[in-house]
Amino acid sequence: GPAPEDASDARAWIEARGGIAGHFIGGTWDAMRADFDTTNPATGERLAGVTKGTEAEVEKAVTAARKAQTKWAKNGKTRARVLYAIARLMQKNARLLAVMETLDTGKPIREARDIDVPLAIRHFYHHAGFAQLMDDEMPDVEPLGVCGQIIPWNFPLLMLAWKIAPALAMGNTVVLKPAEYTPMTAMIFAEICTQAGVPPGVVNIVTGDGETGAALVNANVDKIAFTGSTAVGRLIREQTAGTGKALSLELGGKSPYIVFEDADIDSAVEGLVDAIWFNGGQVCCAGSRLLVQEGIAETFYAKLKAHMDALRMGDPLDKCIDVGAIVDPSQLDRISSMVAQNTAGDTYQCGAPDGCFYPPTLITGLAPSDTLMQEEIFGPVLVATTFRTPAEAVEVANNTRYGLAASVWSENINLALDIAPKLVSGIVWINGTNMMDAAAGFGGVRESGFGREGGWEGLQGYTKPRGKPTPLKTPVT
Ligand code: TXE
Repeated sequence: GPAPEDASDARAWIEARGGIAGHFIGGTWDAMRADFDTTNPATGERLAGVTKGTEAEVEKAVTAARKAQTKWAKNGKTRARVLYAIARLMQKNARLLAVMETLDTGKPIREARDIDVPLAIRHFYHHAGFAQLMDDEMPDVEPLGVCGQIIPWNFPLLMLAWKIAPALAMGNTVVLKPAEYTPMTAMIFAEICTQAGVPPGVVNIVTGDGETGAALVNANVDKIAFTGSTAVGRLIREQTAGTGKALSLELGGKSPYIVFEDADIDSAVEGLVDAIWFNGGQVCCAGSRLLVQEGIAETFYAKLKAHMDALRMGDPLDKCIDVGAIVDPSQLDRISSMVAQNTAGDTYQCGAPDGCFYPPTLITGLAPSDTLMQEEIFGPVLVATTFRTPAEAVEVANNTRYGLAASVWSENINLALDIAPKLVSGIVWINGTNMMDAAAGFGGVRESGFGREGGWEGLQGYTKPRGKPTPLKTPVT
């Protein structure tokens, strides 16, 4: 096959900046300390030292964002120009961004190159268009102010784009905290902001871990936008209760993938490979729970196993690789122990865990109440059960605490359209999976969170009705 992608320029990029990922505050690099490391999970190599943001540093970033906000909110056309410039510069640096993402996360370069980076760029183009229109077309809304944004490690650049592009478009300024394992593409993004003419203080990045995140939640911000675990989402909701801060939470999932016996089986198998083995299953909306109608279950499993055997796991920089490394050894341990502790069902695994690699895994014969059917594994592990009737499929599909996404596969469109609205889920795909677009709102219900990102709803999450103070007839004394 072709030679692995060359990562020497990404490594040189880090080297040239002192080998440290740290804060970008008020338009300049600030506090660059190696408090902990970020590593390439595929090889174990140390990529860079990372600064753990303190409360004071978070405050400094929020103050910079506050100072810049009024002016930034003034002119939507200026914002559009800057957002378009960001998009174009991301495009120009697309290869560097993709390689850096692969080094930092362990995801296949094919995915970083063809999905993460182009979708992130698309978010800036899309929202630039709305910034352009805002002053004329949305006279009744105004920005929230300063937004604190906390993102996870599974799609570092894409989650950054989901958070920053709409916030900026609507006239907010931001302080963003990348995940501790994956701060690198946010560093490149900070430099792109400078080149694109983002005014100092409009975009601030503070690196660190959960404590830094908690400091940001407590800081003087007008909104917290969080994507991450349900447990931390709950903490943040408690922490912000009664503060008047706006909040959006995009949390975990255990999304059902429902295959009826009249489905196009080959397409459904193909879709499933994408639903659960894309990014090693480290996807909030991964189709991680297969519900297959009894009559076709054996055929379906046989075809699925054949497909699984064909998946190539290995060096994420190799352009032919389908399954890369798990983001961090701690996540790999979490996956392994969940699978090892729950011995119900029959496990089919393509290979064995090796270093930070976990092989594609299928567990069949589980009961809907088994732990592995209920809890998010967040790895390349598909759990499966069968159902007899459409009503049973709906009941089993809805039997979790989550509600992020669902897929329905049937050649009978009437059946699919009957089932879809009965699923308690933020999004339902029919004969498809993982279909995302900047123009479509994405988000969950129940313990998968609330608020939408992308689309019209996503924009609204970064505005409030414009205050029109009515003059009082009698002055207050
Ligand atoms: O997530 P955390 P972790 C799920 C998935 C995964 C599990 C654990 O099941 O296995 O969560 O992953 C910051 N206040 N998802 O522990 O801790 C943290 O620094 C404020 C699903 O890595 O939620 C990081 O930036 N912030 C999910 C971000 O929160 C805090 C994607 C996410 O980390 C904080 C990731 C605190 N108290 C994990 N504690 C999805 N929905 O896609 C941590 N953080």
